[in-house]
Amino acid sequence: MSRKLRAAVAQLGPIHLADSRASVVKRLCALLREAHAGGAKFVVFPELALTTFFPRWWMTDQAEIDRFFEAQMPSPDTQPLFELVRELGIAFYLGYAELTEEAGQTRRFNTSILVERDGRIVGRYRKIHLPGHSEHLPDAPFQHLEKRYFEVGNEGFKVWRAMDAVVGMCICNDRRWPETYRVMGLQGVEIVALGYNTPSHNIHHPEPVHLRMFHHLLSLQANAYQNAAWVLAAAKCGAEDGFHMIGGSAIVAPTGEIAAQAMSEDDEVIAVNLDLQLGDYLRRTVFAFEKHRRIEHYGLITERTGAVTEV
Ligand code: CDT
Repeated sequence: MSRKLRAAVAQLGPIHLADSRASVVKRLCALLREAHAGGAKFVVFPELALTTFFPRWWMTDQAEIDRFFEAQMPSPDTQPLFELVRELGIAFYLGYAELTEEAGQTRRFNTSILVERDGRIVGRYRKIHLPGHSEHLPDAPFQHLEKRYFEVGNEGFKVWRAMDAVVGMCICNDRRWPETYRVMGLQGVEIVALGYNTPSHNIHHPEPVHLRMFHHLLSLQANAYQNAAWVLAAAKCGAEDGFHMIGGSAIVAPTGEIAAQAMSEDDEVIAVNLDLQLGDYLRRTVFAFEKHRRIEHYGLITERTGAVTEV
C-alpha cells in the first residue's frame, strides 16, 4: 500500500516591526485554512514566524530584546492557531524565539515546534548552526546578531513520528550543512521541515544577489537526494522595514527535484502529495547507508571543527 501525505509550505511575506503578534497569527490562520482547503494534512511555517527578523537590529536593552521572544507556547496570542488546528485536524511546524527557564537559568533559543493534528506539541528543535556575529558591525547595512541573541541549541537533531511519517526539523542556516540532514537520515527521516529568513545581501562579502537563491536551492536539493528525504522549506521574505529577504519556498523530493516552489514574495501556500515511499529505492540502492557508509574514514567530522591544512 502506498503511503501518501498531502503537505504544504506556507510562505510569509514581510512582518514589520510595527506588526502585532495578533495580526501575524491571523495571517497564519488564514494560510492554515487555505492549506486545509487544498487537502493538506501538514503545514510548514517559517523561522521566527511571529515577528520581524529582529537579529538585524542592534539592541542592548534585554527587555527590548525579550519583546521578540515567547515565554509560553501556546500563548494567549498563538492560542487561536492551536484551536484552529484541533478544529481542522492539520499538523504544523512553526518557528519562534523561545525564552525559557532551565535549572534556574534564563535561556533563549531560536526554536521550532512540531504540532500534531490534535494540537499537541510533539517535537521541539533548537537551532544549532547559528549564523552571523555577536558584536555590533557599525559599517554593515544591517546586523545579523543570532550569535548574540540566541544560545546554540542543546537538543541535537532528532526525528519524531507524526502524521504516520518520520519527521525531522531544522532551521534556516542549518540547511546549508550536510551534517544536519545526515544525522536525521541515520534515524530514517522521511520529511525534513524547515523555516528560514535569508537576507538577500551578504553583509560579510559582496556576492551577486542571485547566488542567495542558488545556494538555498542547491542545499535543499543535494541534501534531499543524499538522504532520500522530502524537504519542505518555508521562507519569510520580501522587504521587512526595507530589508529584503529571498522567497523561494520549496518542496523538494527525495530525488532532489523541486516538486513545488513559491512564486511570490508574499503570503503564499504551495502543496504536494508527498509519496513517502519515493525515497525507498534510494535507501535500498545508492544510499543504502548500512552497505556503503565507511565510518572508519569519517572520524575527522566529529573530531575537528575547523579546517587545518597539514600538507
Ligand atoms: N536566519 C538565518 O539563519 N539566515 C542565514 C543567513 C546566513 S548568511 C549565509 C541563512 O543561512 O540563510
